[in-house]
Amino acid sequence: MAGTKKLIVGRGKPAATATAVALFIAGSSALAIDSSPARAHVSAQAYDIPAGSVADALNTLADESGAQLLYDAALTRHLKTGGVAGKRTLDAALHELLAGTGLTYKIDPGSRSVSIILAQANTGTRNDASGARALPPIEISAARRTHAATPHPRVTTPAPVAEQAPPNWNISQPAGVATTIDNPVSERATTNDTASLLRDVPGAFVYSAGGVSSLPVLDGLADDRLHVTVAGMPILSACANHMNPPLSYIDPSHVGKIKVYSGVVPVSSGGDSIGGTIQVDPPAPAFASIGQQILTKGEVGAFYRSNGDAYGGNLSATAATENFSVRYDGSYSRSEDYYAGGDFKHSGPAFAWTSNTIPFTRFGSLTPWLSGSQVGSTAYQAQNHDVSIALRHENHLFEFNLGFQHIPYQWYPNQRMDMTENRSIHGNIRYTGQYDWGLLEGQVYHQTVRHIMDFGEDKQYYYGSFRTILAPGMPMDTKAQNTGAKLTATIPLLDRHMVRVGGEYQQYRYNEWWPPSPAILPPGWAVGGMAPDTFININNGQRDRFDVFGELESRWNAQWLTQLGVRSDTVVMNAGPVHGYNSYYDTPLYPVTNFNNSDRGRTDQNWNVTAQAIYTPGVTQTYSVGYSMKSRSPNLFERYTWSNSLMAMEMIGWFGDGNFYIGNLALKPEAAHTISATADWHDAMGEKGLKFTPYFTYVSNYIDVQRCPSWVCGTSLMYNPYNTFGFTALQFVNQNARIFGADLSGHVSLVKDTPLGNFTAKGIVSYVNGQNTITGGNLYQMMPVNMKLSLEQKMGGWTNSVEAQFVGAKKNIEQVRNEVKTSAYALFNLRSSYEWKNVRVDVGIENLLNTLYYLPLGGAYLGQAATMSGPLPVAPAWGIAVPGMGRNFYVATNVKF
Ligand SMILES: [Cu+2]
Repeated sequence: MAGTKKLIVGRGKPAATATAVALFIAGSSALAIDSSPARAHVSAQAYDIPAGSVADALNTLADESGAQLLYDAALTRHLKTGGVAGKRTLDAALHELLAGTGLTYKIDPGSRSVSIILAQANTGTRNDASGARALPPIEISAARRTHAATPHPRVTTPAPVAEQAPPNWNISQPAGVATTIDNPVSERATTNDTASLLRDVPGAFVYSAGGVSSLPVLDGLADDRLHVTVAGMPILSACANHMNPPLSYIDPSHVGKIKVYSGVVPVSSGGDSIGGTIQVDPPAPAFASIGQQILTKGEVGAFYRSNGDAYGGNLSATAATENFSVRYDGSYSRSEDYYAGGDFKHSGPAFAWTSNTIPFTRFGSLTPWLSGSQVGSTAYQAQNHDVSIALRHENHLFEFNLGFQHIPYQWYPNQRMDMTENRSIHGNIRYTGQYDWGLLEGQVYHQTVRHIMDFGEDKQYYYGSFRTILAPGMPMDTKAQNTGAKLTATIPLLDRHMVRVGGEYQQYRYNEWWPPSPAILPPGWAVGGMAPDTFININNGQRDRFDVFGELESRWNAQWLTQLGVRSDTVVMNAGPVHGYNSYYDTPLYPVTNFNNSDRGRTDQNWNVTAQAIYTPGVTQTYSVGYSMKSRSPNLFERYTWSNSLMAMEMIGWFGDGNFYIGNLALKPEAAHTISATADWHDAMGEKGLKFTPYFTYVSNYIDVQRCPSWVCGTSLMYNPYNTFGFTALQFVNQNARIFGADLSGHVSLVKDTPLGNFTAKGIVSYVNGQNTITGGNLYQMMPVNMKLSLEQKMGGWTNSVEAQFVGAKKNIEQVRNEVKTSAYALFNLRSSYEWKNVRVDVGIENLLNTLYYLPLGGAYLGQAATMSGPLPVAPAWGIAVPGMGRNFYVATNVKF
């Protein structure tokens, strides 16, 4: 739910009895109310607000102060206040009135209004977005609502307010420790990879992959272990290398809001995962305000980034009446290979010229020459288009959107294959309705993905020779169909409880086939290494999910909130019989006939339980503690990839480590038990805050890997049970694991109102430690201890910041995968943005000192050479990590119209 939902409590005259009628913006029955706002300055005045319901008290406050208050009526429904008596500034009066309610407030000088918001929602927000601002001497006006109007779901206030709206509480958004990123406009100036918008979320990092397809990590759990939705749709990677993960289907310019629950996740927001939840939503639909004939607005943007010569643009346009809204969003981006801060290899042709090699790429051009600092296979091009229609009638809102993506190429520096085509089309219908009994939300979606892999321009394309069989590349095709429905009802009960019940169905179908190469064998040959048949990797894969959940959220008093939830996920999986390129793939050792004869149908009954308590003793502190059990069934690749051929195993594995993977039919679901606590201290004005979240997770049946046993993979080149170097053959296996760590984040306003503006310092420190408790080894891709500091200056339309990032050495590598160590590094970035009316410009320099560093979660460098050659000398050398980007100048601009 990306709703910016507000109820204007109304307007009137100071010290007058309440006169105005509630302005229920959404409904067609809404009454336009406007009176010339009476002036009341923020000097102290006498208040006499009796103890009692917060709603009544706010009405009195609005009357007495003349302030225009904006809030969601559901927010105050059951809350009590101790009242305010005596001479106070408005600021102090609000502070006192809301003390202990879990609510806080935010002054919007632009619209001269005061927003009442949930303190918890606020504590979770990004440091730079959190908290209220100092109370400026605003003109204020007042009134009150007359009846307990229920808030319209996702009401969008008139445009000027909506643009600056705080993340409001929404009864469909369960409580929990969450981080919200609204309108990530400054982040998107630097990236086209939506996962990397999470960079300022404590505990969040990315596994590097293609330029627009990183995989998110949250507190040590990554990718499929997280529940990731885009506009409410859970998307599975339709690729054995996870080249098209959920967040690759939305361009950063189309992101309106990101909500991240880490650790203990409300069951209504989770499912089919053992880690956190990441919800990415496009902007909420905009409607014309009352009396406005037609609302038309839009935004156009463009960017350039020097490193990799990346450029692109985005366009959005909305036309809307009061009840109907149509919007288009489009984006285009492309980049060449990027460069590291120094040489990390010798310069030379991307792949070898030998007497046996054809030195031409898939495009027929000569092997490109890569400099020592050029990171091979990092180029990409992507475009996304989306048309959305929203319709509202009284208390009902329908949204429909049709999205299309085309990625003609995206190369991968840490995969043996590249994406040579990704096309996706999806339709998504969402309904939100407010009824007397509560809120009903429904969704139906479908997505079809066609994905093709082969070798991009920096990887050897031709294998074999003219004298024998010449194989032009190795096409790998996939098709996925993802269809689902969700229904959630939120029912307020007995004044203090909120019951959420719901169900979710997902039908997922997946086929993966590798056409023969060459397509037709030369005369005299009956069998080739990758011919004459099509290799069937996953045949009619099925991974269907039927979930039901119930959640009870109880606001016992102003201080205590508890949440209990149970969720049942039933996962039904199956896959049809398979075969290789030819009969040699039916090895006597691990015969395909065994796979085909075995019972491959699996039904997993998975349970999820969440119990958490949130204690808010006052506006300046919130404490929460929770336990959750979460379960995830294996994905199709973990269960059903079947071939022990080295070449086939090379092409499977979404870890970016260059190793060779085979599935395991015996895998069971993994189940995580997590205990997490959060302490959040902040001042009422949001000028300083500190948030600390330690966590501990024990995962039983953790799906890890073991060195492929000889009875599965044989004892050839890849039988490598002990080596601590080199790429190696691995099989998925259930083991146990534990992860602990902590995230600390804080911000403090250093000085204000100086001739140079306001200065704020921010910081994030993260530590995570993961261990396989069966083997005693480390878990894969655990981010080393790291710290981020920034100093931000705001002056007029300018926001300038200096960022420093310090990352420790990665010494605790996972030995089973022969993970590569990376050394410690420090990076410095300068960022600047200027906003002037409808125009925004972002400029900056990333990696100011052009430091050569290696990405701790970047995997192994496979960006060039003969990546299909396994352990042979022409293959990529083992032991080089993927380096991060060297110095990069960027500029981006956005114009709203
Ligand atoms: Cu792929």
